[in-house]
Formats: sequence, structure tokens, C-alpha cells
Amino acid sequence: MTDIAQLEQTFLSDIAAAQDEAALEAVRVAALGRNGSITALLKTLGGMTPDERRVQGPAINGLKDRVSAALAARRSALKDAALDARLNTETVDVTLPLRETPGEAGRVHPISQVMDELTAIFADMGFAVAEGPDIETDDYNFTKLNFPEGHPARDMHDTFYFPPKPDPRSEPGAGGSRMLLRTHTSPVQIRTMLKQKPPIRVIIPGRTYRSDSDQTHTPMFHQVEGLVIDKSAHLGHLKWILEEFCKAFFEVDRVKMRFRPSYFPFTEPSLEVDIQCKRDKGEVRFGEGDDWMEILGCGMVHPNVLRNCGLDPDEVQGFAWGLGIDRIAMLKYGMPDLRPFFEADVRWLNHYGFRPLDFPTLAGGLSN
Ligand code: 2NL
Repeated sequence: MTDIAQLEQTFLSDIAAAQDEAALEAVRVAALGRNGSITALLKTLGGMTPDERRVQGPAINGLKDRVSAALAARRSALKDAALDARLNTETVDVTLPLRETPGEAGRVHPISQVMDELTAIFADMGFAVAEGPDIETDDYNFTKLNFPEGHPARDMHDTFYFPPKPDPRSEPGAGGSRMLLRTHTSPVQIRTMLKQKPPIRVIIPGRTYRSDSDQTHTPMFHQVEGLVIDKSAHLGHLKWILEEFCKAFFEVDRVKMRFRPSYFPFTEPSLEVDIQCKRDKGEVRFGEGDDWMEILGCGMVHPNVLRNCGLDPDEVQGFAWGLGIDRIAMLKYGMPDLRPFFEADVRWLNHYGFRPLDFPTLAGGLSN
């Protein structure tokens, strides 16, 4: 037998006999390491005559290739065997009790918490919750709310429009219907007035969208709006409702409010509301101090809006208000930045989130 055939037999049987990674590595070093036998044979090729090399070259390289392949195959077989051995010996006792991990119970997002608080407060005053789609028509989002076609107030909203779709039923040249992401929750009030007979008492919490993004604005944000339609609903009722809401929400016994004239296309008169607060080293407290903070807008529903919903302004009247949920959540729970609200970071949620079973109620305390 040649040296090469002899070497091959020795290495292949050593490889087959190796029972673990370390034994296999020792064979590899003996064969192909810096001082290995095959490495030494490869070095002899340089000193050979071309004729010798023509014969010995393929023989030595063939030896190297076959031994390398055997090493790789054995390494993979040993790995599989090791895994099988582990799977056969390691068992998991699925009957063991769970370790207490409070974070993993899940947390209620502050926005959801505040929506639940608002629902509890207004339910106590006889309000129902209404909901509607995020994707709306131009008609419900603007036209029926007394934003005339081409009116600059439409630009105030930085609307996300969908591409216009040609509508075969529309008049020639009407441009088809144009869908959009609702810029406020008001279209849900329109839907409610079109569907229900007065008296109406609803609040609408939900997502709203405007093409706006900076420290205090995100393209998606949350609003809650309220609507009351009845024979003689008036501003006195509105002021009482808003005052009760502010006291309940900020969990204080009294709060001064200030109503300033304003403008919205869908209300007349329109008002902006400030509440009394105290600013103290970056912290804000409500119901004390002599500073003011603007928190919402409101007004008497414009007669055009009533008419657009099939109601007769000589028969019924009403009031409405709207406020940003994200901002009042930040104010109430002392969160300095709006952006983490929507970054889905569980560490933030574990810190600022609420316990899932502590559903807010007026009797049990809203925020515990
Ligand atoms: C604000 C102001 C407001 C309304 C929303 C409303 C809805 C209908 C009719 C009349 Cl259908 N009004 N909503 C009224 C006044 C103000 O929101 O600054 N929101 C963040």
C-alpha cells in the first residue's frame, strides 16, 4: 500500500472513531494543521520534478479533499447526535407555576385609559359613545359641517386625501368622490344626527389624522367630541357639562373656567375654553393658581349643520365641543413628550401604562 493510501485509511478510521468535537479537532490538526502529515506531503510538491508532480499532485490533493470531507461529515453527525442526546435528557415540566412577572401582564395605554375615563365621566351624565370610520367622505368631513367648497378653513386641516376616484353616478365635471382620513371626529356626529332623532347626547372618542409632524403634533392623534341636540339645549348646559367634566377628569373639587370668543365653521357662536392652573417648575396643577391653559373648543351647532342633517333649526338646537385626548393625557399624567405614545416601546408602556383590571369608574376613582 502506498504512503498516501495508508495515511488515508488511518485518518478515515480516526475520524470515524472520534466521539466528540475535541477528538475530531485533534485528528484535523494531525492531518491538516500546520505540522500535520497531509500538510507536510503538500509541501513536498514544491521540490518535485514536473513529471513526479503530475502524478503526486492529484494524489496528495485528492487525499486532502477526502479527509476534509470526512471531517466535515463527522462534525455534522456529532452535532446532530449531541442535539438528540440533549432532547432525550432535558425535559420541561409544563405543570410548574409561572414566576411572578408584573410587566408581562400587559398594560393599558394612557390614551386608552383616558378614553375609558372620559367614557365613565360622560356616561354618568347620560351620554352614549358613538363611533365611525377613520376613512371618510369629503362630504361628511367638510361639506356637511359648513366648510364651503374651496373654503380656506379646509386648508387649516392639512388633510390626507386618497386619490380621487371617478364616480360614474356623479355629474360630468364633478370630479368624482374623494375619500380622506378624517381630520376630526365630527363626521361621526353628522352620521349620528342623520340616523337618530333628537334628543341626542353622544361623545365620540377616536383617531384623527392631519399631515402635521413635530414635537407636539403627530400625523395621527386622538380627539373626543361631544354633541347635545334637544329642543332647548343652550350654552348654560354646555358650561355646566364642561365644568363637571374638568372637575371629574382632573380629580379636583373646583376649577375656574374662562370662555373666549372664537371661530369654527360648524358652530355659532364659537368659544374657546381655558381652565385655571398653576405652573410650578415645569409641573402643571389644575384647580389652583392664577394661570390659564386652553383645553378645548366648543359652541352652538351652526343652523346650516342642523339643516344639512335634516334637522329644523326652528325646532331643535344644540351644542358641541371637541378636545385633544393626547394632550390632556400628557397633562394629567405628567408625560413630557408626545412621540413615545406611538413608538410601541414596551418599556415606556410598562412605566406609563395602567393595570388592565383597574377599569376607571367615578365611584372607584378614575385613575387610582
Ligand atoms: C377643537 C374644537 C370643536 C365641534 C368641535 C362640532 C361637531 C358638529 C357640529 C358642531 Cl357635527 N360642532 N364639533 C364644535 C366646536 C369645537 O372642536 O379645538 N377641537 C380640538
